[in-house]
Amino acid sequence: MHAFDWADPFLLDSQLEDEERMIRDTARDYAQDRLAPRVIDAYANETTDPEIFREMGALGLLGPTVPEAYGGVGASYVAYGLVAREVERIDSGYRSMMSVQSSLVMYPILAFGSEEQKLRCLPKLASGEWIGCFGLTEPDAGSDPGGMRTRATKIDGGYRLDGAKTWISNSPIADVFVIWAKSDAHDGAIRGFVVDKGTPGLSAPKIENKLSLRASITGMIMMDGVEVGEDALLPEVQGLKGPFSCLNRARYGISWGALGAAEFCFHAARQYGLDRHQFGRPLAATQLFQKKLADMETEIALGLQASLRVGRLLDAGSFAPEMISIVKRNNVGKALDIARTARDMHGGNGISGDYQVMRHALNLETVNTYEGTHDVHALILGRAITGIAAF
Ligand code: TGC
Ligand code: FAD
Repeated sequence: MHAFDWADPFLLDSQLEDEERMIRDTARDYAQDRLAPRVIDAYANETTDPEIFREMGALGLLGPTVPEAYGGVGASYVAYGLVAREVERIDSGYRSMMSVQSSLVMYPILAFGSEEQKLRCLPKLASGEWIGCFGLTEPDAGSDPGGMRTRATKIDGGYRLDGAKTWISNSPIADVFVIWAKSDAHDGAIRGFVVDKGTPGLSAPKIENKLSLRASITGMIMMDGVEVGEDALLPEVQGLKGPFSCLNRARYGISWGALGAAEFCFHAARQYGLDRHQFGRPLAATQLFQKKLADMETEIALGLQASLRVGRLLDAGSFAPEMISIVKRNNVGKALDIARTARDMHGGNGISGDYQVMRHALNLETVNTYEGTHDVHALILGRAITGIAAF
């Protein structure tokens, strides 16, 4: 028999490798010491501190799965998930900054880039000296990225990019833009381009007045005759499987990250229930309160085990994207329920920024929508179950 640990019910810690625990502890210490003290103000004032990229880079938290030869630390996908969990325990926006850089910018350059692109970009992205963004979504193409309008037109020595991307994390502060466009030189197939900040015709205005994910800057990408050389093209992939391969990694990381946010809310609700007395006893002494805590603990424990399993399969190279849809969809949906319930359990204090649970709930509304909405992942699974695409 083993003593039951309410904070680690299935002994997740004991299922990790030493190196994974070490990376997890580095991320946890950084998140608690450096991110937690600034998040309440950053969210209230809608400010994003670009220095966070440099800080994370110095600790090896950006692109941790990238090999050392390109500036990464060659860690496992399980370690990557553990980093996401620790960072999102503080705020989904901080995890967003980290996961876009790691999975949506560094990964496509590593997997589909030329040796020259890898050597030029990856070390600077790993150190946080450069910030990256990923442009797939457009004003008229969100869940259906195949409907994108951005075009790459062949010109002498390269390509001209025209179009608009929207809801792009990091874009207003980005140095490197991974842009997906339909290329006339490749029969209209979707191709990826690595574009540098400052290229004439490229701009990235900030989207103002977000009520969610306010500590992470979001913008558009406007391309008006942006001319790039042949060397901007990601040579090794064409078609939607390019961006979707990146999304697989990011969605997997989100499945861990959302549970970090859920754990924060669960722990906060438990402590609040122990401290707060009504009707002459702690709120935690009531059956309704305990049932809510039991539901939270159960969903978090099950979700973490599922993400660990998918991470091990990713590391073994034997995952299917549908597995990732299960954990992205379920873990984020459950985390959102948990955050909303924790907000309720805090009573009036729950709406205060100081108690932080409502910020997590508001953030998770975005997390439930981006990287494939909750319903789109249901349809991906529905297609796999029935063989019928119902999009
Ligand atoms: P479909 O016909 O299913 O597939 C087209 C081609 O892509 C391949 N493919 C995949 N490859 C790798 N991994 C996957 N997960 C893949 N899914 C599909 C597929 O094999 C096929 O290849 P080929 O060679 O036969 O051409 O494409 P569809 O157009 O029917 O897609 C439907 C659907 C719903 C699956 C897809 O469009 C979808 O996933 N929509 C959601 C869009 C989305 O997730 N956008 C995310 C934007 S980025 C973002 O939100 C970042 S926020 C990050 C942050 O701040 O943290
Ligand atoms: P829509 O696709 O218009 O969906 C609206 C609603 O309709 C949803 O409920 C959806 O589930 C439902 N729906 C859609 N199609 C169907 C269907 N066939 N059947 C049933 N229901 C359907 N994108 C990037 O490329 N890069 C980024 O860095 C990035 N960062 C983001 C950051 C933030 C803060 C946000 C909010 C979004 C970000 N996105 C990014 C965009 C995000 O991926 C999209 O918002 C998401 O894919 C959904 O697309 P949409 O907003 O156009 O919604």
